[in-house]
Amino acid sequence: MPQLSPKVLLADDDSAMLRLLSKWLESAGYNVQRAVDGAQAAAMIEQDCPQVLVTDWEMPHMDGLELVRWVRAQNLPNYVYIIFLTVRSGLDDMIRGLDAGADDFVKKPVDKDELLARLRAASRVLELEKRLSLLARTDPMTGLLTKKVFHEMLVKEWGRSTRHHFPLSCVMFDCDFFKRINDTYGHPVGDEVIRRIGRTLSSNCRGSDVIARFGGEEFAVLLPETTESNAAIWAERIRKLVAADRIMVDGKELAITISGGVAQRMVDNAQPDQLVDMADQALLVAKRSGRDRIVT
Ligand code: GH3
Ligand code: MG
Ligand code: MG
Ligand code: MG
Ligand code: MG
Repeated sequence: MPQLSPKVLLADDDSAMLRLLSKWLESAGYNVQRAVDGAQAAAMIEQDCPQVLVTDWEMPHMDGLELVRWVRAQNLPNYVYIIFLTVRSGLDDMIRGLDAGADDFVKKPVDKDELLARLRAASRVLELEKRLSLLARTDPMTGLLTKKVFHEMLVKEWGRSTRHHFPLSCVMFDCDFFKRINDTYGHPVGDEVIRRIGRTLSSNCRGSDVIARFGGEEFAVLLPETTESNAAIWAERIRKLVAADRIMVDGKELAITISGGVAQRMVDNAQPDQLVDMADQALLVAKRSGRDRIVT
């Protein structure tokens, strides 16, 4: 059984073949979707991107070669590993298919064991891609998202809030007098404080919340479907949890506090970045008015 069970999209205009392949893959534990031609496959990929595409070459509307070129030209959320199924056995065709963007070929008539072995090979590549993408998207110290990914998510959530008229809130946190912690106890202790704040944030949020380390000891959290007042209640809970977290250095307990700024998307906000700016301004007010507090 492959380590991860990828979503596989099968595209073939031969319905008997489609049924047979689905049966094989489903019994091997794959999550299978089916398309009867290239155009339908493309529409399905746009809706819900699979990890693997197993496609026939000769199909009406959009053939396999066009489909493969189309997939490679899109900016999809993940890499799609493409296996061509074809009766074409000429070297020229094989080269054309690979150059169009296919990763592998399986000759028709398809042998079940061969197809499953090639899918296991695909899983190794996909597992690697998953690891690389995780590395690129997260901050190694805290495991939280990077600022760049936060912005991608902000644009996505902004769109959702526009479409469904959901509220969208943002909280910016910054540790108080952090330089003093570094100067007094050294950088490794400062790092541990950053990790602890990160842990408090990630273990006290909903799955839909987006938490990022913005840099240094500054964190940004995006709370979809949450009003400013509920975001402020949540931020206040985080502030108290951080203050209550016991970080011991040389038998002494460190007193750590954070400040937070909360903002909700306004109807007249034109740009997603304005939401972050407003939360940032509220954070500045929290700092100026004495720190260790949440300001909306
Ligand atoms: P304020 O209450 O106004 O926020 O004061 P502050 O001292 O916390 O000021 P500021 O937020 O500007 O301090 C950020 C400091 O964080 C400066 C920098 O040396 C330190 N820093 C940035 N990245 C890291 C890191 O990865 N580890 C550690 N230990 N320190 C870091
Ligand atoms: Mg065909
Ligand atoms: Mg600070
Ligand atoms: Mg800071
Ligand atoms: Mg406000």
